[in-house]
Amino acid sequence: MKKQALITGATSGIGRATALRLAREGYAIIATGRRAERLEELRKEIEAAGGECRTLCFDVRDRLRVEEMLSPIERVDLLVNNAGLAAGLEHIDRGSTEDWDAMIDTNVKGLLYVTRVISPKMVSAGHGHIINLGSIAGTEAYENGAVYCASKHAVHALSQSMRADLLSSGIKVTEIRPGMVETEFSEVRFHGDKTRAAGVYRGVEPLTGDDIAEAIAWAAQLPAHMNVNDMVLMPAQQAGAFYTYRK
Ligand code: NDP
Ligand code: 8X3
Repeated sequence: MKKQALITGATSGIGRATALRLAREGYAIIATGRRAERLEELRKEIEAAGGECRTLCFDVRDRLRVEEMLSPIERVDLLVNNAGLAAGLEHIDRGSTEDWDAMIDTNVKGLLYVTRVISPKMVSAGHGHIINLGSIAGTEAYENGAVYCASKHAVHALSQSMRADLLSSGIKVTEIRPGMVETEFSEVRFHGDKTRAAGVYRGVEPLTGDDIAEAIAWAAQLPAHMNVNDMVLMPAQQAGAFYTYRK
């Protein structure tokens, strides 16, 4: 029987690249996201390459819908908690409370809702691997990024506690913490302003979704006795949230 990987936020960027990569590694993919057409395209692409893919269209912020969609799944060997976003880049006195709700509800509560349904299945099976998408913003806090940084600090704390909670059940927890990755992330952060988004990567060769998928695939295939707790990945031109060398 094929191993099953559930990937949230598989319609774009890191999640999409991870779904394609894990399908190539032989996993049956359960791909989720809110954009149904994108999920359908992904399913076709995976199946055309000889892989297996099921799609589930839902918003991770909707707890009842998360439970409805994920409860019937019998087995998940690998959960990639990837769905997330940054919304806005503003000083705290000018930030949009709608943006704050979106980030906290998706990056923190959405991850928790998905984990609450899937982790008991892993506990019953006596094995499993949860990979959370954190960020360098999970340990560094920068100007204009208070709520995004807070949400990723929460993912960092959750990953450490989850690892401890699930240790005796034979479940691995890995946190992948990228720096600059060129996806739709900045376009979403700037509410669709493509020019401003492109400026983030000016003079830098950023990481790609495929680069992060490579790291996830590597962490997922390690022997049972070996776990990556926390992996920080950045472009060679970046040394942290405050240091980027632009050519
Ligand atoms: P993208 O914007 O390209 O992808 C985000 C994915 O999350 C999409 O598939 C989107 O799907 C999904 N998503 C967002 N909100 C929801 C929601 N409410 N319910 C369900 N799915 C949702 O960005 P990335 O691929 O870059 O981001 C993936 C993760 O990586 C995020 O957690 C991000 O914080 C993290 N990260 C990104 C970095 C970067 O520089 N790009 C660096 C560090 C971490 P849909 O819209 O179809 O629902
Ligand atoms: C995304 C990386 O530096 O924009 O998590 O916070 S950063």
